[in-house]
Amino acid sequence: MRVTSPVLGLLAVLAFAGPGVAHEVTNKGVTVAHPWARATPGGATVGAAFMEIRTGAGVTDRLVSASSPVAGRVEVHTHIMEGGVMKMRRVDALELKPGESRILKPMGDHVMFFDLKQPLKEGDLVKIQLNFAKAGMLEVEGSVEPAGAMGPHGMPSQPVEAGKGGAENSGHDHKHH
Ligand SMILES: [Cu+2]
Repeated sequence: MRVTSPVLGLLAVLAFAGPGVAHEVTNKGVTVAHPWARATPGGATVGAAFMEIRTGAGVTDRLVSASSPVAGRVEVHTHIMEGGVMKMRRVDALELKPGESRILKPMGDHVMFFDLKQPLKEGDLVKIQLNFAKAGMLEVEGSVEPAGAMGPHGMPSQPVEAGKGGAENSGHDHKHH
């Protein structure tokens, strides 16, 4: 009987995670992991996707743009506090520091879909292409989670902000676009 190391065992599991576009992709020290999107209601033309972006030690990069076959246009957004109100703002790039684990999440940094070609339905998979200045284009396939989800399936939901409840977040729907 062949003995495999825990690392090889893990790689085997990851390899069987699914065919086609990977759920986790690494290039030049930049890893995109656990991509997911929120389901959108019928007539909605906007949506949002989230993920973890990790950089290796000594690796700096910038997420400069994104695209997806499900959307006519995709932007990189962040949230800022302005006059006591959380507002979304488009950013030219997300700067990635060495050894960072950057979690894109609801009410934080996110990838924003415009001109959706179809509603994002729970259980669907959505392809997202992320363009990095150095690592180039990393394509991942995210799972579509329920409309109010705060994290990808099977993952603990990301803490939002101390003292903020879920009801408040469910009222946020990118309407100001
Ligand atoms: Cu947005």
